[in-house]
Amino acid sequence: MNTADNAPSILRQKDPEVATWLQREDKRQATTLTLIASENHCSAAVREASASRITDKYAEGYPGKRYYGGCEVADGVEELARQRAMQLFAGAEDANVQPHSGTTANLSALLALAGAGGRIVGMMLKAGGHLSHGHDKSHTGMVFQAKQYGVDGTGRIDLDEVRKVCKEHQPKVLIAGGSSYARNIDYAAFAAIAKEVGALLLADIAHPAGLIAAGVIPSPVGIADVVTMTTHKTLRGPRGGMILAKKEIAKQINSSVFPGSQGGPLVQQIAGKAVAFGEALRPEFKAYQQQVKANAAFLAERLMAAGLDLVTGGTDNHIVLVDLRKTDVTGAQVEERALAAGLSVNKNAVPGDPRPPMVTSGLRLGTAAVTTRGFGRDQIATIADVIVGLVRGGDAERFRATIQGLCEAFPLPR
Ligand code: DSN
Repeated sequence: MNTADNAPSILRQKDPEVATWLQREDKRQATTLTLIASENHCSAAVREASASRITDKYAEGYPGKRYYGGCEVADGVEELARQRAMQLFAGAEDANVQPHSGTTANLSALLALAGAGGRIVGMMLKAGGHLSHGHDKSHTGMVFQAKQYGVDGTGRIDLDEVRKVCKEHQPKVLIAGGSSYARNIDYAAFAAIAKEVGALLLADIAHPAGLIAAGVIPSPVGIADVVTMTTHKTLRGPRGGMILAKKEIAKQINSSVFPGSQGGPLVQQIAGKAVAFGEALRPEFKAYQQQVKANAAFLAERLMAAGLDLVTGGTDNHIVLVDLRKTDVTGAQVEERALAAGLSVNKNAVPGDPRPPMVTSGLRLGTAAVTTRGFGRDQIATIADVIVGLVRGGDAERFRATIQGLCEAFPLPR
């Protein structure tokens, strides 16, 4: 159990040092507004499941086929998570809920489908892609022969370029998806390109998984051969990954996760995933995701009305990527100012960014976590005005009281 929920806790008695750190994190989250697009606040039920005694259990293998005795409960939990996942993502033929993270999910899926040394094509990190889509500092850029596509002058995916790169490189796997791409992806068009060059299509929906599960934006399930995701971003579950696969490749995918890439699954995280999927199957989740999307659209509108540039000129999902190149500040500077004001954001490269990754010319914002706190238009308007003020050089301390007021009026959900 979370230390703040049941203080004085056993942890505080047994290990006050760790308890103090965790309590500081509770306080940090309570007194900060999270606008990091990949973060959210999962429920107390998810946290309870993820901290449960099943953490002690080894369960290498899959339900009904384990390498250890005493796995009947782990089997039940994992099968429940799998069934709920397939119900949530309509059209999914198989679900693997064991990946420890999104990167592990991608690595496992790519090894299954392309094989070590195989050719892959994904979106450049700077264009909005992800490290695990073939970046040269990621094992996916070392183990595979990777080529990458960028975006057009407006920041949108250029399907002609995707086709060109695929025709030249002849990949076994084409990846669609990213970590700072604010627009819907035309998965059918990607599937057509993959088919043209004889590749399989992997859709990485780590960021918009919750919006897709709720049917608020288009889904690649049933179109892509394999869909990877994380469970802790818009999906609002515990930290972890998941892979949905078409039946004919499910066996390869499962073997690539275990024993290929991982040992024992984190059954406590799988229990947390099951709880989160159960929550996501309720009608309130759809309303929540509609609000996440509406809040992002309004944030984008308000920032642009104040004269800030956005990559692609808006958003279709929960992400807003501010292009700071026409201002006199860097992403790193705004990140620091925002933190001083009580806003947790992250600097992020924009397409064609001349600055290095630890500096950048962009600011990535996301509305998933503040919408979990209950934010609507009025609160988003305030946040937008604070961000504009910070970019224009306003004193961060001046905004601190406003952000604190919002934190108190919209506390973290239990
Ligand atoms: N850390 C994730 C994100 O922020 O998008 C990607 O790995």
